[in-house]
Amino acid sequence: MDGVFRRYEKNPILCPSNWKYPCNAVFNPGAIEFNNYVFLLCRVETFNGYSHLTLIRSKNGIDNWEIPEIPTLLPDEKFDEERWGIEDPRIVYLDDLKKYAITYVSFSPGGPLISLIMTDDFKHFERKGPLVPPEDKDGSLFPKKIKDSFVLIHRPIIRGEGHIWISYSPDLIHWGKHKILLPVRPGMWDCHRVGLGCPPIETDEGWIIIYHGIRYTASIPIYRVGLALLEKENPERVISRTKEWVFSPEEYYERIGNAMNVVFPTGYVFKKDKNELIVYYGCGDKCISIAFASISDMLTVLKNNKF
Ligand code: BMA
Repeated sequence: MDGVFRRYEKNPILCPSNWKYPCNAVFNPGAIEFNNYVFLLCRVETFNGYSHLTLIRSKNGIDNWEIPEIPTLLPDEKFDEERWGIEDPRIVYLDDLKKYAITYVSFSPGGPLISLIMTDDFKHFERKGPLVPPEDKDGSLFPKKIKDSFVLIHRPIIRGEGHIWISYSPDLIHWGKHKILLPVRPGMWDCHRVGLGCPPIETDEGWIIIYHGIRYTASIPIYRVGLALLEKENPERVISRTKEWVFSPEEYYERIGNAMNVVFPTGYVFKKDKNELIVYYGCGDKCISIAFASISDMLTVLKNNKF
């Protein structure tokens, strides 16, 4: 399975030392192409432990990042669900509304939940509030409506179990038809919790899902990455799911940080000239790194390494 995700040799690409103001961690960014730039909406943790989001941009999505002097989105005190910070955004362009949808974890006194922000210019941000009640994380919309519904992938914790779920909505407000999509797999590398990584990736053969899977070991949990393929017109049908992980913490910056042994993909952009994805992932809950992956390699692995 080695080689599906190829690390950039200059990883990590962004760390607190690159930031324009003091912070403890820069990680788990949402990613999108906008106006010929790659935008990353980065989770930034300050020294009180709360997180906010800061938008940076680069022409090639790899280096020469333009980083602002101040945060872009701070937790808003008018929204109680943001009381303990905002984290881990995923961004999609919603073709149906011609707007960008940012789903993110807002930390309410009742626990973490998934909230939505809409924007069309990345300057004005419209908060739409929580989509689902706590405890829920790792949420992303599909980039388009499927059979007239908006579709959300998310990871509620129920009875202590952390499976990946799928839900549907006619209006981004009312959610229903909830189903488990990708459950944890007893005994395997993703046996204790799973969660969506990047937003779903549309291909001719279906939606590729990059997800993280957690196994608690005698010392600490290990966050690894696997793939699944969902049917295009009926994404709750799982065509395949990799038996083995495709990416695992190995480098020092993935093994040691604020958390150990964490690779946590949250965004990608597709580079047409190279026919590959740049996948952005948080490493060790401290910095941001890059891995390159081609759609065809991912589809091959999904065929050959099926569960
Ligand atoms: C998850 C989230 C992520 C974090 C990961 C590893 O539950 O909170 O923000 O990167 O754990 O610590």
